[in-house]
Amino acid sequence: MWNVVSNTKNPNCDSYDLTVHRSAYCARLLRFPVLLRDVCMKPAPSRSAQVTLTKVRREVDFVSMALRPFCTVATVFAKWKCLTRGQIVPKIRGLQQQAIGKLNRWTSNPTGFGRSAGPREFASANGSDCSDNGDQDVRGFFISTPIFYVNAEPHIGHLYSVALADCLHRQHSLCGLQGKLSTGTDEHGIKIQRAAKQMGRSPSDHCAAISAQFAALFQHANVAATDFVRTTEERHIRAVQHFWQTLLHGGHIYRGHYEGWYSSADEAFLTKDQVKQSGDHRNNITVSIESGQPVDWIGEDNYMFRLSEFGPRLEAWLESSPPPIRPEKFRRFALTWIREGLNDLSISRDRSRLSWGIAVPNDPTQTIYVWLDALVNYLTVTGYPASGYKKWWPCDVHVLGKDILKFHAIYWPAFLMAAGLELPRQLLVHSHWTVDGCKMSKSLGNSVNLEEELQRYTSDGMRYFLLRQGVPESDGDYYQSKITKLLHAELAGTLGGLLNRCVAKSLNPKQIFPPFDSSLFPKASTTSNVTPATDLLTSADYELITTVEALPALVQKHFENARVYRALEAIMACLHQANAFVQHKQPWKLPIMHSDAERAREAAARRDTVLHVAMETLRVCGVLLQPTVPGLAQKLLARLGTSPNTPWKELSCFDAYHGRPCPHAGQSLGPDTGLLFPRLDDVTSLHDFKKSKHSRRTEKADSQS
Ligand code: ME8
Repeated sequence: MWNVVSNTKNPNCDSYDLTVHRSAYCARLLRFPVLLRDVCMKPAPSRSAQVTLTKVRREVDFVSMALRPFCTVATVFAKWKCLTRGQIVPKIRGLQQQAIGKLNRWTSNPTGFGRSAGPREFASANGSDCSDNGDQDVRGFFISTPIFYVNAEPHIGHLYSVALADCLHRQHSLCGLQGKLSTGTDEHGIKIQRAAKQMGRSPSDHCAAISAQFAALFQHANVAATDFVRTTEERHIRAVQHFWQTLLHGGHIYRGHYEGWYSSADEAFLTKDQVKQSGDHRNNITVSIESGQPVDWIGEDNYMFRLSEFGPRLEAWLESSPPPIRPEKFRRFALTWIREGLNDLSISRDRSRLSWGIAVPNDPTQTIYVWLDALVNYLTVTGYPASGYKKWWPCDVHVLGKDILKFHAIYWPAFLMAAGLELPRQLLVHSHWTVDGCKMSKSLGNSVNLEEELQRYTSDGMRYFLLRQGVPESDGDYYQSKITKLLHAELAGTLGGLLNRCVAKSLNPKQIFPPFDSSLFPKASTTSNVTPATDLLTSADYELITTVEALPALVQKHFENARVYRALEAIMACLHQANAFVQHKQPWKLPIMHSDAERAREAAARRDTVLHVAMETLRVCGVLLQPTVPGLAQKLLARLGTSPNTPWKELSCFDAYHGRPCPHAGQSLGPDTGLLFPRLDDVTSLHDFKKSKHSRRTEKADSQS
């Protein structure tokens, strides 16, 4: 049991390191119900309550962060935080009571606070682990990708969206949050119907075949999705029809007549200002200005959604804090569209024109608009409309490409508002990939065969390239020489090269994680008493320690800002520093054998200390690389003989340097399973070698038969 001692060290520090300031945290948590009661005493909503709430907000932030591993309580505060972020709503009083009750129950047994939650092991306040269908009160962390059209095979852009979402999901798991990552395929609509016809198969056979290709690709790319939804699944059809009825009963749908342009390729209705004429005078067609896709004029009776009524609320949402769309430039695009004015939206098509879709409930003559159908997938995967969906809804992050911003930033939140559901916490929008400088297109024949690429570069290589080069704000270009150069320089060279040095038998004859001699590398604050043995230390050596120690927080910050490329940049910079350190220390020049036993011992201690620092750097980088290159990171950590499952919040480094016992020093290295990331020329020659061996064998067999 902990002692509740107030005012130790820094009780106002908003660090998540619960182990350092336990008692101060505890004291602060115990004070929290008093603050909440204070708010409850005031009539809500009122000006004074608002003032108190502002004061309390900082406290709420602290408590909800500190209690995150104890989801039952944390959920309450997450909801509470959500409400206090906007205006005070009458519902708040009930929530306050609930929060106080839960907190009081919890504070009467604060010992549970010491339990640490590993990845995907999310401990609840009562000590039980929560499962997907368990306690509805327990909020999980939910990230989604778009669902992909099955009119064509997957391409590099699809893989990027999924890899980005996967690494954010993995990072949250490593931070101890139970997560859901959903992806899937969008299977309804006229273009799917046409693609199936072109291939000479039924729409359902076609969808099953292409959907399986997406699923296999994501598996080969080591994407740990927890759900793969197909819009032709029964559970999805139920969710869409329920959602439709909710909109209808809320008075948001009416029967109308739509006349205007429609782009089947984008499945989008367009105004006259959104189209232009294209081609020469003989072959003049109308196309969408935004996508360049041909459009058709349609006029039909269908169902309309009262989108025009949602402008002010959508604007308020986009102006709310924290900004619901990132990066900022995409939020501004969405605001501009809203300010230009919103028209009501046609949300069904005549079934005689579109039969491959979900029928409007109680009206078999109409098919639900494919975008309404597709967007509801985010609810389907939460179990909606069954009540357990609240465990996952609202979605924490929708990852999407810039091409579908309007559907996610305007239509989707308007639908949700109309249905009385919470809005997604964040849309993370990314830009596009071109291939060899050109937009990907079948006619240009520049689409990349992803299965071949994954084989050539490995899933880690592909993920590393996409996530290292993909900058959400701007388009990226995919070309092979760039990939090879990057992977050779950074994964094979900087990372693999450093590991090679550390595990080389010539430098590390005992094949262990070597011990650290603090007399050879005293702590920075004691360098005034440097012993003669430290004469080789430079300020750069201390800078390396500082860089590695700051790295976990820096990487975490970049992940929180969805700047994965910056996180990788920082990790690589740190590894460069470590390589320079080893290069400068030249441990290979220290004699292994010496007639003077004392000199030999000192040389060994110096060598071990250099390798220890380099291997600690590798270990920290390995842990931090797990979300982006999971296979490679596991291989690295296994070779170092350290645990691959270190949760980020338990990541401490340079224990020996700080005078703490180091759990790794002296431990045996893991088995040698070959180069960490072989250069592609090595792989190619290995392939060629295997191929030629195989063909020699085949030739021999042929000649014998
Ligand atoms: O739009 N670069 O599906 P879709 C990067 N089914 N990412 C790209 C890209 C490129 N060149 N091209 C596509 C649909 N993407 C709908 C979505 S969601 C409810 C329904 C990625 O197969 C990007 O994430 O056209 C984009 O938003 C998604 O693929 C669209 O894929």
